Amino acid sequence: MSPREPESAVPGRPALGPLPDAEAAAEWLATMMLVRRFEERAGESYTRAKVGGFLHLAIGEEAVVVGAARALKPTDWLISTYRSHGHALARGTKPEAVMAELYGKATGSSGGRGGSMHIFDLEKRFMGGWGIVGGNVPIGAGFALQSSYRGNDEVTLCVLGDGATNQGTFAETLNIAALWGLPIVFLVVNNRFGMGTSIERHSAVTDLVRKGAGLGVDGLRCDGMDIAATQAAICEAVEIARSEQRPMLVEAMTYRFRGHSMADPEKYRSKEQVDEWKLRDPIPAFGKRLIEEGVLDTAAIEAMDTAALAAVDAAVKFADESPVPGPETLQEGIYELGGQVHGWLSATPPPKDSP
Ligand SMILES: Cc1ncc(C[n+]2csc(CCOP(=O)(O)OP(=O)(O)O)c2C)c(N)n1
Ligand SMILES: [Mg+2]
Repeated sequence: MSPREPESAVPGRPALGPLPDAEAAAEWLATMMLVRRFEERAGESYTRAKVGGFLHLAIGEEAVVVGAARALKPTDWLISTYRSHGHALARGTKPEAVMAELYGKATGSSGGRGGSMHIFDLEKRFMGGWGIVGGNVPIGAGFALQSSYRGNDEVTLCVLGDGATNQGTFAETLNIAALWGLPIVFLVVNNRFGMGTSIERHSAVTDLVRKGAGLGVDGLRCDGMDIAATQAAICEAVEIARSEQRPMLVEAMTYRFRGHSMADPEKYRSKEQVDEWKLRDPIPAFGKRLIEEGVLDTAAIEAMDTAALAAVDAAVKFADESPVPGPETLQEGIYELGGQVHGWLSATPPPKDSP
């Protein structure tokens, strides 16, 4: 597939999505720039051993990340994968709290216990941050079930990768969501790879809208390198899920410019392919469009980048200077079933007379 002519274009949908008002368009661009600068710095911090565990960057996918968040109301729910720093930032979690989480610090959004894969912010209704491929899909349906049960108008947006559509959870969840009429949108971020395996080699059905349709869930496809097209497609799906109380699927065609994680030598794809996709980098593409349409000028975009860099500098300083969680907090946040779990597995000493 040529990245310049995305096969993602939905028949009848214009090549570029509709622009919102000038203020919103500028905010979308500024947020994509913040996400990009944040992740570049997170990658640097990882190589300097400031960040432990895994680190998955979504560099190249910012139009899908920010487009998704901007298709939701504050009362809607968002649940994502391990590639989710940008989702938290776009939903409004402070860069300081996200960076401190990567640094394993007590001031992080999960108290430093989750790390990169487990960013979480209940206040912003960003429900994580999940490391198990496809594991977040039934959990997302659970959020939608509670909305349906309470009879409110909330929608859940559940982000998953192309690779995750091969998990049993995908089929099981879409089936039950269709049967029960759950208000959920499954956003399949099709970056064409599951780790080092291309979609043609990991999925017998590469048309992921069709894969959802086979399970009773209607879908749309969008150009995930264009934030306006992505936001419009997700808005359309969210509106159907909200008003008709049924699940929808959106397949966003995109590409990650970096490796799967920081430990990926990228032997499975050519530099030429990566370079060709970089020509469609969603950030300069949207910036150019906003200049052409008279929404912003070059100086305004440069100022946005300076502000993004300053925000990331402040986040790194905050994370660096924050304390690690103290040993006295070791037993906090542990889920245990009262006295049913005994011995060293339990955070509570067993009763004296227990076996
Ligand atoms: C159940 C499970 N199996 C395997 C893994 C290892 N793993 C982590 S990411 C990944 C690839 C997933 O690809 P995709 O769903 O396309 O998401 P992407 O990484 O491209 O965003 C795999 C196999 C895992 N985390 N969980
Ligand atoms: Mg993928």
